[in-house]
Amino acid sequence: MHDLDQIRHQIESDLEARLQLASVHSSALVEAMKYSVCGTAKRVRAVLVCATTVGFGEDTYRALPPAAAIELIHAYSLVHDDLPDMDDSDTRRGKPSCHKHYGSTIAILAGDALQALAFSTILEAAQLTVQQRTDCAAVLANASGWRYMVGGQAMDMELMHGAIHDLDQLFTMHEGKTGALFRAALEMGAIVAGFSRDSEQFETMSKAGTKIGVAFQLTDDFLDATAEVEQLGKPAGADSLAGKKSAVAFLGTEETRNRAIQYLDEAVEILKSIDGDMTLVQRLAEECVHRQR
Ligand code: GRG
Repeated sequence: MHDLDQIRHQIESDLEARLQLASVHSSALVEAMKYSVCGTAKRVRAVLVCATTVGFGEDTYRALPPAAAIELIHAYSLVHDDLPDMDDSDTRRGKPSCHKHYGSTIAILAGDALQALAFSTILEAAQLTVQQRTDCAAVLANASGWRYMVGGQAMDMELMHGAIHDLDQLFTMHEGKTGALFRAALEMGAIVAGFSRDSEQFETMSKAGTKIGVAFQLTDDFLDATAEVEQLGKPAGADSLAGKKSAVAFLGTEETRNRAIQYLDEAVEILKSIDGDMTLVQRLAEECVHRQR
């Protein structure tokens, strides 16, 4: 019997164990890595990996390495995103951002090390076959690299200088920066459950993941425009203060919310077509859109 809290708990313990790193060269580096991963994160992407695997009838345990890996990549992206040369954010998850606490040099290096740790976590996962490790590593590298997450982030940085003019461009950016990791979460969950990258199940989960990712990002834009700083654990209204065009700038708050719900509904329809029980994935997707932070 699985539920989302139980899975979240397993992921939390697993991450904590993986971050018990002996400090060889720099204790600040290791501390900064732990500081950036452990804490009040929602672990949405990691839980999605496990929930997908469980939905196909496999055990959570086998999904833990890719689940940890995606959370490590996510943590690295947030550390780098908060840096003065990027979003220049002083707070993250209700506490000073990594560079505010450890300085930019250690924050950059902690992000770099978290990224490498993500891939070694997958590549050394004894509970996965060599093919599954290779497939998960390829999926995560593709989603987090130049083509998607980093590419989307570069586009977002350009957007601060007014380079993005319409909603299509904004959605392309969202799909890369945020959506790709959600897609990778569901894809890796399918791989762990035994499906190859050219299978129908993989393709279907990939489509659902993309929809959930966009719904999540639209909700993020909506919350940024409407929520209070205490609620978010990071500065509210950051997008408009930075002169950025979020979905709210193009659509207004109400339509942004409507679109998030529309993407959620489309994801749920896709999930229903799967021969498996994707209830947990669906519940988590709903949480993504109905969250308060
Ligand atoms: C620096 C290469 C590089 C990439 C950064 C994801 C990203 C790309 C930047 C984050 C900027 C941001 C706040 C985007 C909005 C969506 C988002 C990723 C929110 C944070 O994720 P949550 O809500 O955070 O899952 P927790 O703290 O719960 O893990």
